[in-house]
Amino acid sequence: MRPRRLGLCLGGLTATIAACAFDPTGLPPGGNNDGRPADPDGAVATIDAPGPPPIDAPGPCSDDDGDTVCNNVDRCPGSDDRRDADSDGTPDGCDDWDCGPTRPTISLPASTGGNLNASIELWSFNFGPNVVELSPGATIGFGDTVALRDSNNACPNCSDQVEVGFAGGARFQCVDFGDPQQGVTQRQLRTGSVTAPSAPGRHDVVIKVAQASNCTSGGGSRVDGWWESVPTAPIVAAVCVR
Ligand SMILES: [Ca+2]
Ligand SMILES: [Ca+2]
Ligand SMILES: [Ca+2]
Ligand SMILES: [Ca+2]
Repeated sequence: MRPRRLGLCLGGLTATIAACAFDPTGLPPGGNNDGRPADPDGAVATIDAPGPPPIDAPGPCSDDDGDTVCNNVDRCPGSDDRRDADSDGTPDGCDDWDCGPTRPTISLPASTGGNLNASIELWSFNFGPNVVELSPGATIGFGDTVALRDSNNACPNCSDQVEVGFAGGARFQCVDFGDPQQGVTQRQLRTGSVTAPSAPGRHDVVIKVAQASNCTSGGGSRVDGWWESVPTAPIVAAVCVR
């Protein structure tokens, strides 16, 4: 404790009353030999300046879901805010699309045809909705309505098939229309099941018309199943694998 000079001050009360005012420096007047610096204002009385009041350390906040994020700033109550598979800033538990910042919307019918002189429209395709999230390798059912119109007068006896599969990946459905009547739109309602790819990320489902028969010609010898080139469009559904 620092030496007090208050008694000395009271002894010379009249002469020193002004000097007995509170000394903000808390230092002794000059001439001390205790190693501390001299009081620069020369006040006679020294009273230690009060230190800052102690501040209580904040108590632990409430964190009901235990993700280390306090309830009052928790972005996704009940789920771990630290998990964000697509790094878009929205925790997985409150993210409706774990393959990017925006859940895609895909409109049907999607149509294609090109130089095959036959055209197709996908009137419906869904796994329930046509945009879903699945675990790697999960199996899910689907239903679709495929419409085909063959106007190939140069090849009146050619057969047509419609293929559906993952863009750049494997075909998982092929609808055989045989040798359709020219100029007449035909529809087939189908159901099936598909296994989600194992690689995480977005996988688009695409459709293609092929002028081959029984879903085996050409495509039957390919590893990916598609007749000739592997399509990347048009997109009829999207799967997010996480
Ligand atoms: Ca929390
Ligand atoms: Ca949370
Ligand atoms: Ca996210
Ligand atoms: Ca997202």
